[in-house]
Amino acid sequence: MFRYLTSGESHGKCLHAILEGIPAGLKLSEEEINRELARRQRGFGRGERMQKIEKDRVEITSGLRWGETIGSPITMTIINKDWENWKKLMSICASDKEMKARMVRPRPGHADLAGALKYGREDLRDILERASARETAARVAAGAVCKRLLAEFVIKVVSMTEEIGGIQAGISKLSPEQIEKASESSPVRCPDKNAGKKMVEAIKKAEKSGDTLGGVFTVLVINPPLGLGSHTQWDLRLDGRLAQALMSIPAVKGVEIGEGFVMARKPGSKVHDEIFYEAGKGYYRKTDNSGGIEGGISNGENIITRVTMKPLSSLKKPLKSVDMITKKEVPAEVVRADICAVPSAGVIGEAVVALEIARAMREKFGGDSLKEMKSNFEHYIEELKNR
Ligand code: EPS
Repeated sequence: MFRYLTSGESHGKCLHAILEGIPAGLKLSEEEINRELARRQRGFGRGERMQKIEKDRVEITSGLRWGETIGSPITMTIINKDWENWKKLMSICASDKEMKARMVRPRPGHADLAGALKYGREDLRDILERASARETAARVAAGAVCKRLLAEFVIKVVSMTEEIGGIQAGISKLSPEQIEKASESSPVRCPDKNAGKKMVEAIKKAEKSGDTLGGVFTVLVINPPLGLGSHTQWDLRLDGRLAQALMSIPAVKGVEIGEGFVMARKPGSKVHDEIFYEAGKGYYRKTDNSGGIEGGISNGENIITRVTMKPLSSLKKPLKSVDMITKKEVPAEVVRADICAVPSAGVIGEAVVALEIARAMREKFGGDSLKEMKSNFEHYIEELKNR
């Protein structure tokens, strides 16, 4: 069974991910995971913590031996360097309890209020520590393992920033390979250089005025096989699973597959991807409006997802809130935070998509060892060519 869990608070000692269901025999190193962690940390618009304090590195403590997975759960730990500054405030000991520092002015847009009321907590920190996007470092570590697995099947997951603060990139003519290359060299992970410069300026302006910015990013799966996911049950549909995974990234408010919302405004004749056949190549499409998924099943075209992220809810110039002790109107809590995290969110998007594609690949091709999984895969691909 393929499954994963993460744990850890933003300013606690460390984050963990446990990933189960990766076949034995996959070559893996901490360095490969660290590269993905570093990509998540970069991006113009991140705050002091990402730039000056953390340098995320993973320690693998199970599931790997002599550079290869052995089929058992893979445990990954990432130390929070900032923990050193929070030892007392985030201590697990009752004797360290300090009510003077507690937070009681919930930030509009954050999990603060709903979480504190739901869990019956008196300090908003009990909620915000886990609601923090810091948790996504653990998901990126788990996703990095899945990216390694997918690479064995020549499947790649890439992302780019499409929009920040209303500034849109012009990218319609780029191939997925060009998108990947251009995004990696941009400070905001935007392949359109001009738009990227304007995005950087917009972030600087937002910082000056004590505000935050959201945006849109795209995650692409390049070269997925036909047949991932299933129409037979609601929770097996690949598009549903991808949407859930992407929507679970903090601050994400919308997900679309392929042309998504634009499709609603067009007739069927202008939307659906016509079917063609070529001997040796099999069935194929000339368009990919459906984003590589039909009826909850991948159709062999690239999978395209677009994700909208709201502006972050920690504002230097706070909005109105209520003091949870006095019940009087007050400005919301002001805490150290990022101005814009859209570039990082793209990397997180890659990770959660890689996790879902890996899950679907494990369901379809099974096998306890990578060798067995590959053999099942190759046999299926061969069979498809003769259909
Ligand atoms: C975050 C607030 C900031 C971000 C953090 C997410 O942290 P701090 O409050 O410690 O300055 O830097 O993101 C990360 C630490 C990370 O690893 O992405 C929040 O409130 O969600």
